[in-house]
Amino acid sequence: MRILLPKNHRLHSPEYEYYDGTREPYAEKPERIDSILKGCERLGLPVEERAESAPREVVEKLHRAHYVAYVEAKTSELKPGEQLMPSNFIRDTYTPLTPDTYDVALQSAELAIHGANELLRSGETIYALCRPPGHHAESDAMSGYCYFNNAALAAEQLSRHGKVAILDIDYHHGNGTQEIFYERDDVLYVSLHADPATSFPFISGFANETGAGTGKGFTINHPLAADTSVKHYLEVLQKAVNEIQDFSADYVVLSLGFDTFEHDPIGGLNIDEASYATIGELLATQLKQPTLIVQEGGYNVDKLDVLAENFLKGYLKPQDS
Ligand code: Q9C
Ligand code: ZN
Repeated sequence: MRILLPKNHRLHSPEYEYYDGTREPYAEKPERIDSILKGCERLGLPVEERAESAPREVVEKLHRAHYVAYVEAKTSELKPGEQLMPSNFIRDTYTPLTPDTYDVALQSAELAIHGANELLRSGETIYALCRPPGHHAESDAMSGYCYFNNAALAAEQLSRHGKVAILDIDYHHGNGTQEIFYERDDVLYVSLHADPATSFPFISGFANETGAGTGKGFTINHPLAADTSVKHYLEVLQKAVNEIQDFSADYVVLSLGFDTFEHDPIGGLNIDEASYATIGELLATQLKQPTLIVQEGGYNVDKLDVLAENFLKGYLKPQDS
């Protein structure tokens, strides 16, 4: 396994977001990646730092040109230190623009796309520490700390070479990824997430959303109650893995969020730190397809290193024995 690290992500560091009309410190902060990286380094995994940007045409394969242009234009109007909660192409009050947001988001997208290309070349598992995250970004809307959909762009690249399954285990439903592939049958989207009836993004992720047109049956949502036990979580995860096998995926993109951790300040299911090893091992044992891991959420900065380390230990275990 190799780690891809975004070089300039800390240039995107908004000060605040709004929750229920109140200004709060921005939770999606650069220290998240520092912490996750620490966990990866403790396992001695090789790290490649990158500062390339995804070409606009590549991003425009999934995002509308007018949306990309809006993000670029609004960003370029900002002075150093300023942040803007735009009034268009945005779904919530968590996704502000700063002067460097456009560039940093393009670099995050590039990291995932590069990961897809490396996966095609070598078959080796790649873990892209994308920041900002991507799974809430829709074809023409920023949302939930996300601007461009890194995992979706990687899946798009892989889909030119075979069938792709995206398994999304972030605490939140990936409304952006779902929307982007909703009418396609060559990319399966399977998500485990907190019930949108009571959790962000509220607008999607219900079990009766199963795709449309040719895409009917190729979106699968597993909303989970807040009191879901680890045992039940693992059963649902097993079910999701079976769904990916039934689809005969050639490649897997794992949207990985650590905000399912029991002490996450924003999310939080009942997943304890040791269980991330079980989750990693289950996935590595059963998903034999070449796999790209893309970082999504996870906000307990003090614990992210341990959560990532445990996940990776479990994931690498089948290889060691
Ligand atoms: N002030 C991802 O995990 N709700 N995005 C924040 C707390 C927004 C999460 C409320 C959650 C967005 C990638
Ligand atoms: Zn999340």
